[in-house]
Amino acid sequence: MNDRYAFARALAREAGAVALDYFNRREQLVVELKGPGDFVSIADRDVEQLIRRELATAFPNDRFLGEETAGEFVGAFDRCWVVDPIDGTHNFLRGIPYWNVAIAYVENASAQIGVVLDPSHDELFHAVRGGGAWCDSRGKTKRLHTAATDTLDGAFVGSGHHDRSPDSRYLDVRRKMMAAGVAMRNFGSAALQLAHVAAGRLDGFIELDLSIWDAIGGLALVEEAGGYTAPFAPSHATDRSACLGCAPEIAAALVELTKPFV
Ligand code: LIP
Repeated sequence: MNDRYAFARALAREAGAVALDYFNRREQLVVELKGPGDFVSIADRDVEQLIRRELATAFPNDRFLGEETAGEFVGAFDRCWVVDPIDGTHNFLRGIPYWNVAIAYVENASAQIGVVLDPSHDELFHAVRGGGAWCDSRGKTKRLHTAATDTLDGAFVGSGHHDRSPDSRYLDVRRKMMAAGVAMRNFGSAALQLAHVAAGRLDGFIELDLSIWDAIGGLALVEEAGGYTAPFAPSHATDRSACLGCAPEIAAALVELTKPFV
């Protein structure tokens, strides 16, 4: 597992450099729509192909599930790399430096490794099961711990929602969080918001429909940083599922507040 862990961190840095180069030349990118509010460009595809190629060379027997080629995926989430080449694509294309490369390794549908790289801020968030969660930045490595926040009143929570279709469930959850005094933000990238929960910068993150490549690596970071995560189990590669990760002391209150959606 340690070989895979070391490889995933180095690969995230390599892929992040290619993505950052595209980000700095984003005006030249041709933007396509995969669906309502769902953007893609050659940057997403190129970065995914690089990651896939490198993993296939290093670990030829491992499976691969990537956002841009998810339709090709068959089989179980076991000995499988799960990749979002650019999470926060809308931010990326609009020049907002809140996006990341997300790489996870899954065995028996449980993430063993989670790596989230924010190239714009040189922050590599990473965790291996049982090894804690860490952030490498500017040559330093820091252990991560979720926040000690113990009440919803004044809690700082990422509240993601997609722009694909109106969904009253989101309004219901936001209304209840407002009533509980929660300060909400949607920064537009699930994996990076979960990494910030692991780092104690956010007290929680909730999104009701997320794909496995957006969430599974970030959830592993939250768990290894001592946080709570609700069960996240999409039954098929392209299914979406509700995602909740947060500081342990506010878990019960957030679970109660997000019923029956999470
Ligand atoms: C994005 C997620 C975000 C969600 C967006 C989109 P992408 O992933 O990170 O939380 O609200 O709808 O799914 O498409 O940028 O990889």
